[in-house]
Amino acid sequence: MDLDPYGRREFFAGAGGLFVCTLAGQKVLTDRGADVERLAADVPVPPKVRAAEAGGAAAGGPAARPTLAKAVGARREYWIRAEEVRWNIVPTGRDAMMDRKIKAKAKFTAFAYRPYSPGFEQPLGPATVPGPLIECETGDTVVVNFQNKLPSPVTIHPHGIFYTQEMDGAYKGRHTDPGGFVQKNRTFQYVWDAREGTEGAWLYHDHGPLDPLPVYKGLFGPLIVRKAGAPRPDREFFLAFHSFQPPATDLKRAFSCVNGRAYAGNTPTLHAAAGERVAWHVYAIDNDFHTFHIHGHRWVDPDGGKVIDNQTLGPGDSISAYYVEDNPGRWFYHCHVFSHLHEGMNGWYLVGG
Ligand SMILES: [Cu+2]
Repeated sequence: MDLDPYGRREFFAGAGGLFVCTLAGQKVLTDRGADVERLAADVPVPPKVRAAEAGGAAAGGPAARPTLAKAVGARREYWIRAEEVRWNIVPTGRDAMMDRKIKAKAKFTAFAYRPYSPGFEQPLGPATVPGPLIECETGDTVVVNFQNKLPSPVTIHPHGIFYTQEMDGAYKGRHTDPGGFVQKNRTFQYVWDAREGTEGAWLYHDHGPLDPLPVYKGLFGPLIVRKAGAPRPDREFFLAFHSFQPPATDLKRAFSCVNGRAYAGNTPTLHAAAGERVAWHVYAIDNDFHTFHIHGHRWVDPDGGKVIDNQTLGPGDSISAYYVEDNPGRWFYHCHVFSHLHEGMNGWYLVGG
């Protein structure tokens, strides 16, 4: 049990523009961005990480890989690099919901998971918040070759899918495995097992020694385990509900975001047509609860059969909503926590006839 009153997982609490932010066991009181390099310099390299490096098995590699049950499905291999990216939270400079200008500065240096071709030869797209979709079917083995180019150790910690403790991607103090402390310029290979019973829409995120600062700077992404052979929906949306806070961005104000952007016209504008089978996969990844609401639509809770149109998500939760589209029009989807809604956590959903 962690007796540190401020605890490693303790969080940003805002008051009058001043933020308390506890990172790497240190309490930071700040009205500006946290210094990642300084914080990282104060974290000792855990013994197992040091031993793996000394043994030549630079974090990861076959020697560090556990034996998993033989997969019956495919091997899904990804190459993902953590890197910095100059990021604009409100690229249009406008809030299309209220039809107004957003005057506050909204650009900062984010942390992003970026997909690469095998061997990290070339990027498969720009670095974005959130990171790339990791997808597989039950029976598959997911292999993620992860390389870190950020100034602090970071990791990839998945939800939902099966993994052994070596593949947890979590910092555990002196008990940390190499996958829980991937230092700058090092690579680690995560192997996860999409066994029966792990199907669902999940998320992945950094869980390294500076947790949660790198998450708050953009290190998270969606993961889906599909039931093998199940039909795909016609439209499928993956949305992260989260926020960018001043200690992580060095900006003057907080933004409530969907997929790294704030306000309709900047957040994803989503499209569907009447008669299509639509799936929304939504996860929450900050310190608040959120509620997922779509105007003009409702869906049946897969667990209880209850009809819902507004679903609560706590931190780290993920939910899915499925329906057949039956209502053409210009709609909003948004978080129904009003302070989040009006701080940017909303977007357009456009349905054709
Ligand atoms: Cu919210």
